[in-house]
Amino acid sequence: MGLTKKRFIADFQAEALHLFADSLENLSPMQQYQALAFLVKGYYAKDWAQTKADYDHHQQKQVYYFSIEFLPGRLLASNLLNLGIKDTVEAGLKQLDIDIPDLYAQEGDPGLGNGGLGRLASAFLDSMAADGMAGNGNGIRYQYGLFKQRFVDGYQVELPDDWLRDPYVWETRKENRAVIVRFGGSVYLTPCDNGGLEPVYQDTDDVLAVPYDIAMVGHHNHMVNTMRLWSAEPVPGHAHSLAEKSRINAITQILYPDDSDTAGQELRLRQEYFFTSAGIQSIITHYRRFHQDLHLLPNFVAIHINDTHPAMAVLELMRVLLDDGGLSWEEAWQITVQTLSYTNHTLMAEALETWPEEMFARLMPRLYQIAQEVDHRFRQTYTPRFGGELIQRCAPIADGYLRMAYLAVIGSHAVNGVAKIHSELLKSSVLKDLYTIFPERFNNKTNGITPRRWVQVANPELSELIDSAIDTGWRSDPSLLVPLAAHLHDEKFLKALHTAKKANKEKLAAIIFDQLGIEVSTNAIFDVQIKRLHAYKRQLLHVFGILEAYLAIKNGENRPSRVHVFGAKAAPSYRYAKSVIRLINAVADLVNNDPDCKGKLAVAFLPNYGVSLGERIIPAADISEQISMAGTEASGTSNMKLMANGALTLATLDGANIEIKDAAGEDAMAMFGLTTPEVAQLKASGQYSARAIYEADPTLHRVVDMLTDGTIPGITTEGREIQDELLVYNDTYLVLADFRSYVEASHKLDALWQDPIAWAQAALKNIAASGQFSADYTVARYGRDIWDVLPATPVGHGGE
Ligand code: 9GP
Repeated sequence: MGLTKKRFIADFQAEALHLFADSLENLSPMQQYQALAFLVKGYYAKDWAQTKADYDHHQQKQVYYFSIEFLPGRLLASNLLNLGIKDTVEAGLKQLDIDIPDLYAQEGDPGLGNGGLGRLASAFLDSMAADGMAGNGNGIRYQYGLFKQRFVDGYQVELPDDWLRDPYVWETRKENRAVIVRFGGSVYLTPCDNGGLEPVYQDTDDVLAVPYDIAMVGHHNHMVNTMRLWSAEPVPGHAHSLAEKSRINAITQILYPDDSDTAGQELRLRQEYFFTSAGIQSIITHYRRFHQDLHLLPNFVAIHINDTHPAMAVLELMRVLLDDGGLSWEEAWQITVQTLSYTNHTLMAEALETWPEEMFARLMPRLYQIAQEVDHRFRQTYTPRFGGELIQRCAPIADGYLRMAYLAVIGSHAVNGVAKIHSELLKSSVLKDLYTIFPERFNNKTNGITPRRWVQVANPELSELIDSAIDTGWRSDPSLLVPLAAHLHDEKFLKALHTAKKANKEKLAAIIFDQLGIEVSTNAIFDVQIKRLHAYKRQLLHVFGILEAYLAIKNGENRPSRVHVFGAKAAPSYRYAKSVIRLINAVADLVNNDPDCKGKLAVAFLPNYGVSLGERIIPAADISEQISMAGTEASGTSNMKLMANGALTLATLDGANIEIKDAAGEDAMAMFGLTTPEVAQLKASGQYSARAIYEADPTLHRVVDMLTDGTIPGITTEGREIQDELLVYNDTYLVLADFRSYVEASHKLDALWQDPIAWAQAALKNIAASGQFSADYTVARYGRDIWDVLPATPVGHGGE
């Protein structure tokens, strides 16, 4: 949009007056932020309304991305960037003498997700808008985010994340689009006028689902899409007891309530049905404003099931088509399968949801009836061809449970994994039987990230340097980063790259000092691991690497100086993960307080990792730790963000690390560890002995002993628990098996660090090769292969 600095300043002053009846300079930074955000909302409001009107007018096919998590991050800077007014606005703010970073920092970070799953969902919404695809998000407006993480004596403490305490400027409540979601009660079928059967519901618990819409602003294309988040409220006019009211409010209170007991499980199931049903009902209501014929639904609507949480979309869409639409089972099933698609994001058994039949039937009796029929017909149709055993293994209902991943595959026309290796593993392991039945449904869509946020907004130093070398085309088409590789022998450029990284390290060092009181040297290698805390991701291996270095330093060895930066939340009920957090903090205390380590080794565990903290850490990273046991990490996306900012990946051949290696080249990173087939073989052989490795490697022996021998103070219980997992339970994630090769790979990076030019060359190779991982290309591929929705904005050269 054409906006001059003068016009912006006048608008901003007027907005401040309008909102707060005061002049700008009298407002608090929070009020100034709110005035600016409201102003920006006003700037795109017309485009938002117009985009919706255009979609309706042209009857454009719309994608609805159903996800229990979204992690949009702060929106002010990214909206300004997408509107093409960031420079003008910042110049105006400067003239007004407003502290720009402080203003941006006023914005809350909606913690409506846990990790990669939620961030990917938000990246996709951003990219769909950028590509000019009609894409909508559908999720939950949790009153509290995941949780705010604090460390007390090194332990994780979870505090409520009251992100809605200050009004959230970007959302718009759409009371007129509220729908009712029905839980519980009983249901029976009765003959109706058209000769069919219709369900009669009795004694249901009704909940009002009220949507809050948030604009997803497209990049320089005047297109504005919508993320719709549902909030649970009592139905007006119904007499609800206090207990009922609080049960209703609980539905959209927190993300991932503790499901270690039945009440918690029930709440999760309610959440899933709540946003799935609300989403489907509103899609169909909207569709029916323009179309009589439900058979045409797949021509105009694609609904995407992101992980298993919304998998009951299969049943809910069937319900609406059968009960409200009056279609036959066969008609409804065909429409459902053509409309739905599903992405699997994990091979971890615990994340592939199953629900006890009894609970499911009690909370959603009509859906349960439909599930039984789906199961019955599935068995009947495929048993003759594939045999009863195979069908029993992959049927949607078995052994008293509904198996949501299987239901999602059976009810979708397309199923994808999120990296090449992961998509292959789905076919050969967790979804093997369903792949046998429906091979044509399976495909791969490697994840992507938003370089607009992770490079342009988070790393202006690097962005400007790239502009100076190859012009600005990469900003809208990141595949145009490839020519940057021509500067591989341009020493001046390489030095500038180093300087830009250093500037980001200075900023991160200040945050580390501010938050943890730890002084770190910016001449050190910044070695970063930022992701959910989980045993398979092996933060423990990273800790063991630190302890190996610690022992070497204590031994008088000279190593390049390293600062190890961690960011990770553990699920509140995940005991082992919390023990690892305690361990990392204890190792940090040990190392940071040892005078021998001063200037050589430091550990900084920054609490409350999330999108905004990621924007500070990622530009400053030299090394990206992607060290999951091969065959466990579906894809990873921090690997892509870090690579795009010039970090060298220290990695196993797992998830998207493999594709990063193919893109950047093996010499631009450090690979180590057992491969997926080697892991499988070792496990299958029954020959793995963690104890034997421990006995054979004196350094490793010493490191493992340190968990319990008092060298690391204050971790008696946690150290014992972790040591037992390794030596008594034989090291599920093969930390000991990979230790030696991890250390060697790490030493290789130490050696490279001694040659700053060679290091900068490797960083450059990563940056130049990172463009292909832009989510703009990923969603274009989803559009082409799965949703049948084409980008309206040219997407560039990143497609396959
Ligand atoms: O663990 C995967 C991660 O590897 C992937 O990058 C991300 C997005 O596809 O999804 C994560 N999965 C989950 O969070 C739960 O399935």
